[in-house]
Amino acid sequence: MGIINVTPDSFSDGGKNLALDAAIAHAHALIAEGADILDLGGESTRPGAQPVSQEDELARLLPLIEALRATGVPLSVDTFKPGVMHAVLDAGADMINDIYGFRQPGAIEAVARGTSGLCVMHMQGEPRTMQQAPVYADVVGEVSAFLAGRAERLSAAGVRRERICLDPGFGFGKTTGHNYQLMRSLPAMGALGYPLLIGVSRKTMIGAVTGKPVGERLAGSVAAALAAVDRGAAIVRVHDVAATVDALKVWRAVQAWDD
Ligand code: 7PJ
Repeated sequence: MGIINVTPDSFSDGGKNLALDAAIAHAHALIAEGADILDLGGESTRPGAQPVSQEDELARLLPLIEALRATGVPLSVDTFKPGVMHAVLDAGADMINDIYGFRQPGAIEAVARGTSGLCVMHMQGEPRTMQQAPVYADVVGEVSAFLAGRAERLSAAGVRRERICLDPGFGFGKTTGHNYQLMRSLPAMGALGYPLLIGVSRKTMIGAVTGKPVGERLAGSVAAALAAVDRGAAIVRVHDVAATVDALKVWRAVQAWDD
């Protein structure tokens, strides 16, 4: 899953079109590099990020979906707003990736009737403050119980379980220690019976180990993606598609050389 952000810092028409054109070009590049899914984000959810209105988020996402639908590559939308979910599903989005795990009022209803894929992610707290003091008695148990509970709620609303994947939410209200405990425990989370989606690309947990700034986390991110797939992850959400695809091809050859 290749990450495409369309979050213009300028709200002039010129800025908007530039951001859209750049996002479309970036999407085509990631498809050429081997992305099987694109994850489109119109609102930054990094720690400390400022909120974006539904109107602004849709103004960024809808033209992008329109432009990319013809590629045939499945389009995921990273959003937690029920109104955005409705609109992007109408526009042809194939998957909704919700960092709040469909907890906003109306979110489950927004997705229940369709057939799109759904990613349920765990987050402790909310983006603005979640990294201030993350605390767990048992991080793996609590994250697993949360994800299982949300999947249950979706099922109770009529969502077929085949539509659901789960994500422990690396960096979302977690210390580096929590993140690595979760990574080590992916097999236990996989035992819940849903595919796992993992997002570790360029995150603080990579910088904490390598000592590298965000622009120099490629090798560390690829190592983490491989470690995740080795522990059962079905989808890895990454910025660097070409490098990750090469690494996974070699990993797979080692796993199952067919001669
Ligand atoms: C994730 C995400 C993640 C899912 C972001 C960043 C922060 N969605 N959206 N999982 N991270 N499902 O990419 O650094 O880990 S935004």
